[in-house]
Amino acid sequence: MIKKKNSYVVAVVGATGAVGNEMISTLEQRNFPVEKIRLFASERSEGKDLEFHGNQIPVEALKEDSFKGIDIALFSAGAERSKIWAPVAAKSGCVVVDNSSQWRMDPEVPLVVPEVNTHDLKWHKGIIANPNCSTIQMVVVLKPIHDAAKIKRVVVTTFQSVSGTGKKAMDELLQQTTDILNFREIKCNVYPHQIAFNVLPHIDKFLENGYTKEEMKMVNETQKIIGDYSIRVTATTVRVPVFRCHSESLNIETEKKMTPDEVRAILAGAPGIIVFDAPDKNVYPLPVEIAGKDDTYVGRIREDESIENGINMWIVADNLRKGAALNAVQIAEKLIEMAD
Ligand code: 25A
Ligand code: L14
Repeated sequence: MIKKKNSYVVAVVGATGAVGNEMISTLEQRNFPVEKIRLFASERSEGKDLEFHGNQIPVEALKEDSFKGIDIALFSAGAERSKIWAPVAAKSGCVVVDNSSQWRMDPEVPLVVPEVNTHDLKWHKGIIANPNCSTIQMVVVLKPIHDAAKIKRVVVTTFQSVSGTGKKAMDELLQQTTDILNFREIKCNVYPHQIAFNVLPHIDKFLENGYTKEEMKMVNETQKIIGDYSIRVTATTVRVPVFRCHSESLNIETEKKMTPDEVRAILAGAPGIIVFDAPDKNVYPLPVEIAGKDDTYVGRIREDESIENGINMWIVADNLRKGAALNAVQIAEKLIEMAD
């Protein structure tokens, strides 16, 4: 548990990555009460400096005793590293907010989106999991609809940007695009196929049931966060040649009938959501416009005329912010609010 103080010693693990970078700037922008910041990455980055509030902070490699004196550690260094280091950090008395997939489905670990289930922070044992980026933006929108009309089933298709995979993938999209425009041969290192000018129905590994891990995260994490295992979810997750922001097409079947206007009103009043829906003016959420924003944007709200109680919509959020760094910092903000 965190003791109430005026300011806290905060660590970012995976500080040199795409998400880690965003964590540092999110802490700055939101003026998180930081007494001291410690930045960690692999030995590859040891000795490099990163800026925080105008100061140069050295990047350190992780050691057994690295977490002494640290109050809160934000992790985004991949599941392998979280598996080893999050328990080490928790043992030394620091609270870990972990962005990897390692601890999300562990029954001992709360999986939290502040707009949906802040109450679950009360039972943490030193590690709190930050959900998958595609799941976060979806549950922010599903929760108010579930409260108003009880969701029976969701069919989701995602259009995910390359920044979810990290910096290497952003470089690959840029390199392939310039290579193709210059009639050069392309190289595929990060994804199994060309991503520039292409669409890949494949995110994370394939499982025995024919789905990908990313698709099953959206099913399982949604039920755990909303705390209702009767909600049925089926997902198709797709990589598109976009740098930043994930888009999702949602088809939602509810127990109670809701008109599109009712849905618009409920979402407009819910936390973390902006309704951006004026088709007559070509207004709907677009990744290039939402990049860098904090909220989840919703448009194209319309009735599914093929079933009794169905609604279709299009949602977009910045996967590095609400999908990762911002959600983690918001969890840390709630933790210090609850501290005593
Ligand atoms: O396993 P998961 O959970 O599925 O996550 C897999 C990856 O997805 C990203 C994140 O990539 C993660 O590694 N990710 C995780 N959760 C995410 C989410 N919710 C998410 N993305 C979006 N949404 P990343 O590139 O953003 O971050 C990687 C960071 O982890 C640091 N790291 C690696 N090993 C570490 C470690 N930190 C501590 N201890 C260790 N042992 C890593 O630091 C980075 O900050 P780095 O020093 O290894 O990388 C510095 C630069 O080098 C590049 N690079 C990466 N691999 C290589 C490389 N350069 C050369 N050779 C390589 N093999 C990186 O691009 C980085 O710029
Ligand atoms: O957090 O887009 O589980 O390649 C792992 C895959 C984050 C996105 C996670 C991607 C995801 C990532």
